[in-house]
Amino acid sequence: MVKKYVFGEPFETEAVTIPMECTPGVMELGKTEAENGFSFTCHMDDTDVIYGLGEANRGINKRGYIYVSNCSDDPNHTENKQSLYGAHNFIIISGEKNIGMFFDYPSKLTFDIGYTRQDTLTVSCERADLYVYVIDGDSAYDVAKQFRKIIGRSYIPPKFAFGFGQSRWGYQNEKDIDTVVSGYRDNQIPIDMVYMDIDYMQDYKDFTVNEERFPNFPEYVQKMKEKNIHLIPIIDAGVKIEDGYDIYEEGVEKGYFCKREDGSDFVAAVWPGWTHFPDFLNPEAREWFGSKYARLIEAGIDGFWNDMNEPAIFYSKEGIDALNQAIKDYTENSEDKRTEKTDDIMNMANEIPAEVRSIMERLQNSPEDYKRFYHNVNGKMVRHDLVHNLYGYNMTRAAGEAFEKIVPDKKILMFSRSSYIGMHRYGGIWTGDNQSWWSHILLNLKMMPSLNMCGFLYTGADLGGFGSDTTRDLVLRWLALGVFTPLMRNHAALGTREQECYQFENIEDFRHVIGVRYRLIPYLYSEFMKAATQDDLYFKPLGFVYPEDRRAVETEDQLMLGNEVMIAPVYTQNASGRFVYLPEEMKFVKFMPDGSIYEQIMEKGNHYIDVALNEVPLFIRKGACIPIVDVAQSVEEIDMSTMKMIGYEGASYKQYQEA
Ligand code: MIG
Repeated sequence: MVKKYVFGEPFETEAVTIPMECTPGVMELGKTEAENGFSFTCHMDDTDVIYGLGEANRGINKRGYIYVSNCSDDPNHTENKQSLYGAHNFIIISGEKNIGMFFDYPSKLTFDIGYTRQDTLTVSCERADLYVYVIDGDSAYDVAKQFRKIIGRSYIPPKFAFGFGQSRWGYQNEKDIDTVVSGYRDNQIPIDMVYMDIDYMQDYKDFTVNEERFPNFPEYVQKMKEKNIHLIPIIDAGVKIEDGYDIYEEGVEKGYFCKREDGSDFVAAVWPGWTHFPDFLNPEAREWFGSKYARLIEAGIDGFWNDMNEPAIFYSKEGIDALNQAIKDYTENSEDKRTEKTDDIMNMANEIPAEVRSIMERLQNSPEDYKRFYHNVNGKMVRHDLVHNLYGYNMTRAAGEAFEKIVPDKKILMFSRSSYIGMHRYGGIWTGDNQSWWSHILLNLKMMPSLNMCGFLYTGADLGGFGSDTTRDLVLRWLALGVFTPLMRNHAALGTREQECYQFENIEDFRHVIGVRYRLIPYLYSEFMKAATQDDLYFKPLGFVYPEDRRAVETEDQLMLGNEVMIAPVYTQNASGRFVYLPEEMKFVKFMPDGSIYEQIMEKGNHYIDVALNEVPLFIRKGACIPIVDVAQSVEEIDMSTMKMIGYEGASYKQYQEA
């Protein structure tokens, strides 16, 4: 059962799609205060588990830390971070009772889940203007499914998006992309997508293509399609200010950019230099921006990724003015005469005077800037910080709504960096700038089921790690998890070690691991489609399936996938395998590098499994089986007639049938 409570005058986020009666005021579950701001406090029993929060740090059980929903462009996902790129305000308190709570509030919201007091949960925000949805269920799994029912069906990508994709910040031109494509195709490593990062654009202008780098873009896109390669360009939130750039000029003329209090267009610096931010909360502006995707779709493009949509800000006009003022004050009032210009100061590195440095450090993604611009929501000016967490959601919604008009009969690949619940109807997400660290394989794994609870099914992390130099073994182990994530993409930052699969020794190991993905695509796609169309989960924590088994509930390095599979990837360096816990008898399956399949029935309980760097392990649940096919070089080339079943003898599998 779902109950909706209202406090004050909430902003309509449209996260929930089912209309519901509202109960004003106090919830029976705990102590609610709505006088000075809002807070909800309740007691947690010793064994209560708290699920949810989607793209968030730390464990599947969120207990024992504090999390802040405040979409942030922060590329250092260390354990102490409280905010990442998304805001997914849904939690499940699971114990004797199973209660779900969704705090539909578009600004900063804090979840203190046993951080201040080990036995106390407190959810709080500055203004008591919100909806709270409370869901009562038989189990945590049941609560999650009920929640999914009220937020609308999850986004479904095109089939090719279940293939493997290669990305790197730094691919500049046709030649760079050709190198990637031949690196994969010539080495028979399957691939379906190559991602285009910001350098394909003309001066980082949205919906433009640099003509020197891509002299005949539609032709090039077509040439790639013939090789079954889909090019997936990035779109950034900020629109470059440049006379003659039609999108900038139209946006200004129609008033579709975010404005300052005085009505002038807000100005911030991002990759293109000075930009304006499209007002995605204004339905007309949304429609306008969305329609621009048609330019690239007409060139043959059928997938995009939306970046920098927290929105990320390097510095604002106001910010840089304050910095210049601080520099001026410093030079006028101090003996230090080295610092006449901003440039000089920026070049002083560690010697930057403290009074200047403190301003510099607050330039990027500053909360002050988020108070400096406004959205036009049906004629009402709404200050950005009050609706901050909706920006990326509505950028992706702009695209999703436009796709339905531009290509109603076609699916377009779309995923975003920033998000709020509701955006799951329009696109997937990638989990942003992780690092080439072993701990980030595990963080990737733990986020997946939490994201599924919040509606985001098409998800994945930068495999191999985005920041820092990776290693061969890390890429292989991470790919062996990526084999199972709907979005399977290797992506890395500018300046880091090159990590395309053909850059390392013994390429056949990579060929094999990615090949396993393609062997599993019919199964993974089928389970994804079942989850999407039935408001179900593709990835589940073990506790959702075995809630009575405490050991299973506490297992956070294994996941249930679909209805038949459990995964347990290796995530430590120099390990020849790992420990696993089996909540019931299962069949251990290993895809061996020679193409054969190792199968062994294992009893319920603890085991150590040997898994070499070039092997992919999975478990099939007792009495079940899954389909596999032969390896193909692209999704298009998968030969369904090679399908056979692996798992328990005599079991049957019901494949998802397209309606
Ligand atoms: O300021 O476009 O998360 O995937 O490669 C960095 C360059 C901007 C951040 C994205 C990352 C992408 C990068 N972008």
